[in-house]
Amino acid sequence: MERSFVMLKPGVLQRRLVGVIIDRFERSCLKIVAIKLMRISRELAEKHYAEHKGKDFYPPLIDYITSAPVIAMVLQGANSIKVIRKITGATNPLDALPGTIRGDYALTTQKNIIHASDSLESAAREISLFFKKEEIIDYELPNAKWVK
Ligand code: FUP
Repeated sequence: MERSFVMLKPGVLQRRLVGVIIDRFERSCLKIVAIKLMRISRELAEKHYAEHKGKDFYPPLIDYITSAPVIAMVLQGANSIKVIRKITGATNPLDALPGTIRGDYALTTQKNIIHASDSLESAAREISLFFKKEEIIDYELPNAKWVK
């Protein structure tokens, strides 16, 4: 079963949007197999966004992501990476459709409020950066047979 790393970025807690965002994933039949509230260190932020080092937006991105607590999650389900990217919407909220999380709750790329893995490789890398093996707990959902 495919796993994806999802992070509710700083501002989501302050704006009290944690519940409505997680609700969207639950309604899509994705299973939360790990979740935690955390304040990201600069070191972890730099590892997570290593591919963007050297770009103009990198310093403000690191400042923003370390500025307040975030919610980190691992979500599991069939085709979860693609499904979650659809629910999340385009990187720039101007391109994100209404009904997507970024389309509904964000105005700028820099503060686009949510991160979601974009491939199997990045999911594996990001999950291992943020979670220890024992923090990921799989379990049965009683309605699973109605989903897949
Ligand atoms: P995504 O996979 O949708 O999060 O998009 P990227 O990996 O391209 O970008 C990661 C983060 O860098 C974005 F969420 C916000 C920030 N960013 C900018 O601030 N400006 C840009 O032009 C591109 C990305």
